[in-house]
Amino acid sequence: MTQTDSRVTHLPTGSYYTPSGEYDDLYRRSMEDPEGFWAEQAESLDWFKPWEKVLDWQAPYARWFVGGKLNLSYQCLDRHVQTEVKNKVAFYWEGELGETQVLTYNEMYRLTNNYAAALKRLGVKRGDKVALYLPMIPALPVFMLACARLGAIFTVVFSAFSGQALADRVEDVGAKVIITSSGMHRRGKILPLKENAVEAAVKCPCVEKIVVVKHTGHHTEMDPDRDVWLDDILAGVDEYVAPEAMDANDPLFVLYTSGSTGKPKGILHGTAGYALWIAKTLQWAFNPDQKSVFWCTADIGWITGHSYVVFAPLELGLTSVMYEGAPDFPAIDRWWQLIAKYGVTIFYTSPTAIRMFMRHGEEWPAKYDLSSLKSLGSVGEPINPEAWLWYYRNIGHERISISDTWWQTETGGFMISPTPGIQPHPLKPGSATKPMPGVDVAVLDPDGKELPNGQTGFIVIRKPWPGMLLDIYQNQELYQQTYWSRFPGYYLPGDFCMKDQDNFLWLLGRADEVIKVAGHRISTAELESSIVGHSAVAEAAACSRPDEVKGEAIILFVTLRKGTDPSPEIKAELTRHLRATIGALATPEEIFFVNLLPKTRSGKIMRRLLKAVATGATVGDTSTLDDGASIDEARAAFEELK
Ligand code: 6R9
Repeated sequence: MTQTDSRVTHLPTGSYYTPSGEYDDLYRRSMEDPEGFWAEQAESLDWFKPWEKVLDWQAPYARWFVGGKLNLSYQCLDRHVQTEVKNKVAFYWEGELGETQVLTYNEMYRLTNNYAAALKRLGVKRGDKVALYLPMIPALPVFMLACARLGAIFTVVFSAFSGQALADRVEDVGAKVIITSSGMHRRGKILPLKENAVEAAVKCPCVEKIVVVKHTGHHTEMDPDRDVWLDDILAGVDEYVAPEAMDANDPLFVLYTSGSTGKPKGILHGTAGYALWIAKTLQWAFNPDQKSVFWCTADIGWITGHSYVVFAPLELGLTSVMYEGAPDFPAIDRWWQLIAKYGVTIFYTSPTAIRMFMRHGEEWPAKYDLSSLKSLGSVGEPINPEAWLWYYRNIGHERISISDTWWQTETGGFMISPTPGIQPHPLKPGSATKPMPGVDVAVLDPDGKELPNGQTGFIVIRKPWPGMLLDIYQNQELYQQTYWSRFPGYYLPGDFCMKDQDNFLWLLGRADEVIKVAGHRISTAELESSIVGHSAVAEAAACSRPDEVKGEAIILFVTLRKGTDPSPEIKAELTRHLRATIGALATPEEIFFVNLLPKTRSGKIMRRLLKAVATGATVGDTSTLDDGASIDEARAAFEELK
C-alpha cells in the first residue's frame, strides 16, 4: 500500500456528534490507571454479582472482572425489555429474494427464550458445545443468544465453508449439536447446507443431533434418530429460561481462524471483558445514538459479525439492518437501495466491497438518497487511499467521517480506529489513525527495539485489554507460541505497521503466512495441506498476489505425482478439491505446475521467492536456495501464462 500525505481534515459538526471528552485525556487515563479506567467503564454492564478484582494479569493470561457474574443474553435483551427499548426494532432483516422481517427487542427476547428452551430439551446445558452453520437469517443471532443464555459455548462456522471444513471445526470443538438450515440463497442459487452438516455429523462421533431451520423450500432427507426440524422442537414452547449466571471469564464462544499452521485455530473469547470491549469500542468508533440505524455488512460467520452485527449493537439497544444475500444481487445497487430504504445512519463494510463498487462506477450509489448516513466504517484489510477517497466522496458525500477499524478475531473488537464518539480526529485516507483507549501500541524491529516514527516494523500491544482472547481452544502451547513468544510479555498481532510523524498508525498487512482474500483470512499452510491431500499432488506452495478488488488473490505452485501430467482438467479438478475441502474462499486465481519447488537447503519452501515470481517482482536474495533451477522454472510457467 502506498502511503499518502493527502490529509482530509474532517471535523464533523452538528448535533449528531456529541463527543464524550478529549481523546488525549481519556487515552492517558487508560494508560496511567487501566484498572481504575476499566472499573469505571464496566459500570455500564448489568452484573448479577459485582467483580472482586478488575484485572488478574499473569502473562500471557488476562482475566478481567474476576469474581463477577453476568449473562450476555441478559445484557442484550432482558435489560432492554424492562424499558422503552422493548418495542424498538432490533433487526430489520431482508432476504436475498426480497422477503423481510422486523424483529423488535421483545420479539428477540421471546425467540431467544424459546430457542433456549428447545435446546435445553435436546439436552444442551452449560458448558456444552454447539456448532452453528447458518446463513444470515435471524435464527443465527437468536441461537447465539440462546447458547449464551444457557452458558453453552457456541462456534459459528461460516456458511461458505465446505462440509469437510465444518467437520474439522465440529470435531475440534467437540460439538454435541449442529444447527443448520435446509439451505441458503446465494445469487439466486440454493446452497445445500444441510447436506454439508450431515457430512460433518457422519465424520464426527461427538454430534448427537442436527437441528434444521426451514429456510429454502427444497427437499432434505431427515434421519429420524439424528435430525430434527426447528419448527418441531419449538412447537408448543413458550417459556422463560432463566439466564445462567456466568463467571466473568467463562468462555462465550470459539471462533476458528487461520494462523500459520495448516489447521485453523479456535480463538476462545470470554464473557465480561468481551462484552464490555465491543460495546465501548462501537460507541467510540461510531458514536451511535438511540435513533441510529446501524448496518455492519459482515457475515456473522466472522468475528466482525459476532461483535458488531450481533452482540455490541444489541448491548447498546441499537437498531440494525441484517441482509442475507450478495451485494450485487440482483444488481450492484442492492446495498445502496437498502441504505435508502431503512435510513441507515452508520454503515460499516470492507475495502474489498468498496473496490468492487468503485469498479462498477459512482452512478450506482448516486441514484439513491444516502443522506441518512452519519458515519462510515471499514474493516478487514488495509484500505488503499483511492478506495478510501471514493467511499468518502461517493457514499459519505464529503460530509462524514470514516472509521477505518483495525482489529482481529483475537482482539474481540476494534483496536485502532478514529474515535468520533470521543473526539473526531482529522483523518488521513489509508490510516487507521490512533489506538482505542486501553490499547498500548508500539512498533518494533525484529530484535524487539522500538522503532522511531516513520519506520515500518511489527506492531505489538503492550498491555492486556478487556476484549483479548482467553486462549486458543485446547492449545495453550500454540497460544503462547503464536502471540507471546517472539516479544515476551507483548501481544503480537502479526501485522506490519508504521507510525508517522503525527503518531498516526498505518497498518500495512500481514507479516506472516496469512492471506486476506476479500477480507477473509486463510493461511498458506491450510491451502497447501488441502491440496497435497489430492492423490495427484506431490508438493505444493501457496502464496498470494495483489488483486485490485479482493486485496489478495491465491496463487498455487504444484508438483504432480508421476502418472499425472499438467492439463486444464487437472487444474479444474484441483480447484474443485480446494473448494470441497475448505470452501469457495479457497478458490485459487492460478495454479502453476512445476517440477521443483524452490527450497532452502534445510528443505523449507521459499514462498517469498514464489510470491516475487507471481507478482513479477525481483526475486532478491537467493543465497539460501537449494536449487536455482526451480525459480527459473516457476518463472517460465508464469511467463507462459501471460
Ligand atoms: C476484523 C478482522 C485480522 C487481520 C489483521 C489485519 C487485517 C483487519 C484491518 C486490517 C488493515 C484494517 N485487518 N482490519 N488491516 N486495516 N482496518 O478482519 O479479523 O479476520 O481475524 O483478520 O485482518 O491483517 O491482522 P480477522
